[in-house]
Amino acid sequence: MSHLVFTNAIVRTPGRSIVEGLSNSITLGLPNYEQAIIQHQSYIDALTKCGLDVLVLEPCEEYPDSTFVEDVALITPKCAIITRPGALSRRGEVHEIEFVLKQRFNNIEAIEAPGTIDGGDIMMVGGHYYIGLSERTNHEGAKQIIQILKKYGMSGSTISLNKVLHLKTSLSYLEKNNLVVSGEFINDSYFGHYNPIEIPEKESYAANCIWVNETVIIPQGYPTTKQRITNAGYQVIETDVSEFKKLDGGLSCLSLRY
Ligand code: CIR
Repeated sequence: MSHLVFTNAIVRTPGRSIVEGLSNSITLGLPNYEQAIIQHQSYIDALTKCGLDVLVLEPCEEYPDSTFVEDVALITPKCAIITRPGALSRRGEVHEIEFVLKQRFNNIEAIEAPGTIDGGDIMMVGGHYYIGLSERTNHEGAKQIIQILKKYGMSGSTISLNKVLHLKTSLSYLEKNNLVVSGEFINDSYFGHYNPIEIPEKESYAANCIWVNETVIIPQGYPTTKQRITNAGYQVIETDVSEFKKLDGGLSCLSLRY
């Protein structure tokens, strides 16, 4: 029996306002609300299948991007950190999650102005956290989070992003030293000590996948990715998240796992 590392997840059901979410994509069109609800339920089912107890939060219509809960907090084994999202339209989302985390965690920390950081820019590798400096995450946000991590005996380091929205848009750590890499991170010496699982450009969306207790959940419809991750020795579950892709959201953004 494999060792369970995560036991819980927090997700937020999309609201009807999801159609107004932020998007850089000009070709994919608007998400369909009904379809998003169906896909969100299959995502919850996938997490449950991996052994997680999933807390499903009510939709929050005021914030169209609030289903992407990963961006508003970082949950570590020692503390929960409320972020300060880089996008103005998303700033208020933190109050919605703060209330939930306060009921569950004793050590709550928060990023303060002028720092900004989105959880999608943070990749955990054991007790070390890689932080992408992006349009959403600034030096000050990264500095504050690294200080907080240090206070609890963990560490962090930064890396600048050139093209992608978030660090985990192009990178996913699958434990056992295996790192899914795509786009600007292929052959990047900064991550040279990991075993790379390369994702080809035409499947780059699938580079955002999640390791959950020996299983890897990947978006549906990316056969090369599926093959490569299976070949690396993982059980793979595919789930369709096409409606979230229309808002530049990947699998990791849809949950907080701990
Ligand atoms: C945004 O632009 O903030 C949302 N439409 C998508 C957020 C995706 N989050 C993530 O990759 N962690």
